[in-house]
Order: sequence, then structure tokens, then C-alpha cells
Amino acid sequence: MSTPYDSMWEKLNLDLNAHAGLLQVLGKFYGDIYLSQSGRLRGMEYLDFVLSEVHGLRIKELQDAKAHGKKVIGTFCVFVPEEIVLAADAVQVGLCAGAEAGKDAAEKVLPRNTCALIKSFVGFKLSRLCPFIESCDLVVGETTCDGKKKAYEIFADYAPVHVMEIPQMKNACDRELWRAEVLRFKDTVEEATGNTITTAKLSEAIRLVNEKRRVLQRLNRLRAASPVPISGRDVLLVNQISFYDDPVRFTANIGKLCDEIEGRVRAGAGITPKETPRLMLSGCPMAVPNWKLPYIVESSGAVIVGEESCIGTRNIRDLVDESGKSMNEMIDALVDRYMRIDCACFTPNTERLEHIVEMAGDLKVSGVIHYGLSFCQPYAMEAYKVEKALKSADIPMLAIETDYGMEDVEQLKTRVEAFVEMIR
Ligand code: BJ8
Repeated sequence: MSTPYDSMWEKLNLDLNAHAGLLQVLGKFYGDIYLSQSGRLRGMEYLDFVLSEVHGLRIKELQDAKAHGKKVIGTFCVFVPEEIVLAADAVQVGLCAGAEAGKDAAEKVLPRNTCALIKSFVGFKLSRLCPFIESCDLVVGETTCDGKKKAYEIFADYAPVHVMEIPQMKNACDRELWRAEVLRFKDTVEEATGNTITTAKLSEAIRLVNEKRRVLQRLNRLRAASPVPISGRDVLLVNQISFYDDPVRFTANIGKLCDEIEGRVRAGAGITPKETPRLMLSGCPMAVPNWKLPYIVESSGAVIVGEESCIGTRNIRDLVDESGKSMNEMIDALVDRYMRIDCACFTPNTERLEHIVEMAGDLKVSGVIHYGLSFCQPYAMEAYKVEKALKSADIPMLAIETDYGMEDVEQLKTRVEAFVEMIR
């Protein structure tokens, strides 16, 4: 079936047949997992619309922006400072990497024992399936885990790539390295866009990205009510969309969603009964359209009230200090804020353990599910310490390792149901 976007996708050199197949599967998946929920908030209609137009209207907006001379910069990691990109009048899009569609192509160039997220972004590029990747003037990688770091070398054969070096520790010399990398990134973005980043532009961008984080913080506070006013699936979707929607429009719409949730909380209403076991997810990021585990959890008698992950609290917990006046002060504020990210790629990474225990306590969860993508060593190894930290706080944890395939859904459901029964 033809769509109004076919010629745009053709110009982007997508594999039209494979892409149509992907959209069909995505639509069906979304209907089953999202639209089938009862008691959904009206404000979620905006998210449904954005998702339904993920490869349509949003891509058209990117193409229009490009036609007006703007550059599009794609990222894979919350370490890339969006403030710098926005201050250079460019558009930043998070490249999702949450689908299995290009797996076969990816496995031709990557070892099979590579995590699904890496296979997904390489596969999307090699299979010409993602209009976001094809819209990018520059893709930014980072030296977080070994798999990503090496995969960007391959990716760079197919797209312009800039790789940021991320320190592995948090000593003074690591902060210096990171500061130099932020400045090098600023130079690259200025060169790619042809725009100079001024103090006024950077200050405005810092404020704008903080506003986005503030509204997501508000959403996280509201969802923690009892009974729970919004499903974990829906909040995950909001977080996923925050990476590629227009930031001003997104913030305004999530503000409205929060107003509606506030009303629901005031009325003492929820999407599940008050006694439903509350769970928190922790671990690897769940990129669009990776909704597998949240769906399993929420159809096993529990409700998710928090995600300790990059597509969750790790990306929004810390704001950038807005008091800086000079370029140096603002860069320092950015450097300090991004150095607080507690990705498992750091060693040691005790802040993450503290955050998890604190979050589990604040959210009053009965248990934590640690989510690891198969072959992700940093998070799989850290799961041991997470479990130990949670045990000392008397909070049970279930460790799950999986990929984007559906073969293990029944097996995972059995394990999750047993865990929910245990904590009930
Ligand atoms: S700051 S979590 S977004 S790196 S799942 S690719 S770690 S093998 S995604 Fe991440 Fe930035 Fe860290 Fe966040 Fe490697 Fe693990 Fe795969 Fe991963």
C-alpha cells in the first residue's frame, strides 16, 4: 500500500519493501502492547500520534529543517550533550536501536555475540531501514562499552561519524579529559553546521534541555503515587519519544499529560488496584520499539513505577547548572552534569548502586528486575553488585538477560510471574 511519504523514503534511499514490512510489524506490536491497555490517559494520544508518525511526519520535519539549512545530528548515548547541538541551531535525534529487523545484515559484519542494541543500529544502516539514520548529517558515537566503540569503526564506513571519548573513571584527570572532549565536540558541531555557538545560544539551550528534564522529573514524581496513575509501558514510551521529538513541543505536551495525571492522583484513581505489586526496572536502556519486558511484567500482575536506565531516570536525574555566564562557566556546568552519569561502563560505579537503592526506597517497590541485554558485559557484571546492594536493603531482585527476539517470551513470563507471586 502506498503512503504520502513513499517519495520521501525513496529519496532517503530506504529499502521500501523491507521498510513497509517493518512498519507493519511495528503497528501490530504497538496495537497489542499499547492500544489494548484500558484506562489510558487522554494525554497519551499525543504520544500515540507521534509514534504513528515516527517515520512519517517527524522525518518530514527533519527534511524541512534540512531544506532550511539546519543539520541533523544522530546520537546513541546520553553522554552526547544535546545542549551543544541545539546551541548550534542543529536538530538532535536519538537513534533508537530497539528492533531486530536488520539483525541478519548486522551479523555479516559483527560477531554474533554482540548485544542486540549494537546489532540493531548497524543492521538498520546496512539494511537501509531507518529514515532517521539516513537523515543524519553526522552521527555521534562514544567510547562507552567495547562493543559500541568498535562497531562505530564499521559504521563509519557508511556514514559520517564523530566519536567522543568517555572516561572510564571519575578522577580529576578524567574530568579534564571529558572537558577536552566536550570542547572537541563543540568544534565538530560548529564545523558541521557552519554556526558559531555563542554564550546566549548555549545558555538558552541549557535552559531548554533542563525544561525537558524537569517535565520528565515531574512525570516520574506523579507516577509514583498509589494507586499508580499511569502504566510503566506508557512512561517508557514517553521517555523513548523524548529522544527524537521536537523538545519544545514535547515538553509542552508532557506538561499537559502531567496535569491530567495530577487530577487522577487527586481523585485517588489508578490504572491498577492499590495492592498491585510495584516493581522497578534497572539496567540496559530499552530503545524504541523494545517494549518486550515491560509488557511481560505488566501482564503478569505487577506494575512498573520506575526505570533506572538511560531511557529513564539516568537521563533526567541531573540538571545543568543554569547560573553560568561565560562560555567557560557553561562548559564547566555541562562537564560536571554529564560526569555524574552512572553508566556501568565506569569503574568503580558505586553511585549507581546508591541510586538504585535510594530509588527503590523512594518508589516503595516490592522488587527490582535487573534487565540485561544478552552479551552486554558491563551491565551483566554489575548485576551482581546491584543484587548485593538491594539485598542489604531487603529488596528482592530478579536478573533477566534477553535480546529483541520473541522466542523466550513464555519462559520470561513464567519467571516474572513466579517473582511477582513471591513478592506479593
Ligand atoms: S550511558 S548505558 S546509553 S553507553 S547494552 S551497547 S553498554 S553492550 S547502551 Fe548506554 Fe550510553 Fe551507557 Fe547509557 Fe554496550 Fe551494553 Fe550493548 Fe549498551
